Amino acid sequence: LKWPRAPPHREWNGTGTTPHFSEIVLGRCYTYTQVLWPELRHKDCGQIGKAFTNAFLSKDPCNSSEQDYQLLLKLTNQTTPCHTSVFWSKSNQLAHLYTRVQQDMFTLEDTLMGYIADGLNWCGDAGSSEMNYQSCPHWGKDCINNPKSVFWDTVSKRFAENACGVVQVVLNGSISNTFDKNSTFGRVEIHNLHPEKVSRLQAWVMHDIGGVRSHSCSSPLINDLKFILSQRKISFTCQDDYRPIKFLQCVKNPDHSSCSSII
Ligand code: N1C
Repeated sequence: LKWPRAPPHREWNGTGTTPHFSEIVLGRCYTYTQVLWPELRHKDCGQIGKAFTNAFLSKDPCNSSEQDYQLLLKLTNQTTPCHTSVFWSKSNQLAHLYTRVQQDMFTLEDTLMGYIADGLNWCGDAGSSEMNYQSCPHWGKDCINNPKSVFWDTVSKRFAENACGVVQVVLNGSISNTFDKNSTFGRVEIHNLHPEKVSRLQAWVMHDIGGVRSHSCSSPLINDLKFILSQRKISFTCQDDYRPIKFLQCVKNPDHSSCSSII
């Protein structure tokens, strides 16, 4: 009965809950609502933090559902003006640099809910009231209905449902899946835009500086996106290497030939 205790085995293949998860959530909520967007100062961050953890604590992390996040969604509801939504796919950093400069535009991470959760990991366990800081289910290796994947699908759906006017998407033209039907953008967001509110989707296909041009607006892959939207009665326009975003890329590569002669 004095055998050395076995090391805690990693139950799942994904990264565990981010250390200090609850404190980070609370801190980000207060930063967003008290410092960045004081028009949201009435939001109850204590309640929001509790609703977030209650969405997954003491639950099977492979059986997470949209329902689990309903209270959290209700507490973090937020309206952004028409013509300000920016979607992205495989262009995380660039899209956020763009809205950082263009302060009146919003990616999901520029809204309260996305701001709070960005970059964090979380999961619980059915047999415990604690968070699992050791490991969390991996989408591909363990299960798709894990708390983090279900969360992003759920909040991405709401973000798309709330969009109105002309909406934008930043796409990565330097990879093979510039438009990916299985990405959150291709699988969730485009199917949840409301045609009676969204007049047009404007795509910006951006190519890395010195990178390959795998796809551009004239690629069949982009036509697939256009076709899906036409079926949904939403018009579509596309532009390669939109100048305001190209300038952001050029800040990091000022000496590249493509940056001294942007048409
Ligand atoms: O699958 P993606 O891109 O197409 O998802 C991006 C798309 C954006 O328009 C966002 O509105 O979906 C929304 N979204 C996020 O805002 C987000 N922040 C962080 C989706 N996923 C998000 N994440 C994490 O990045 C999450 O873990 C998810 O699995 C990835 C998706 O990134 P992607 O494949 O580049």
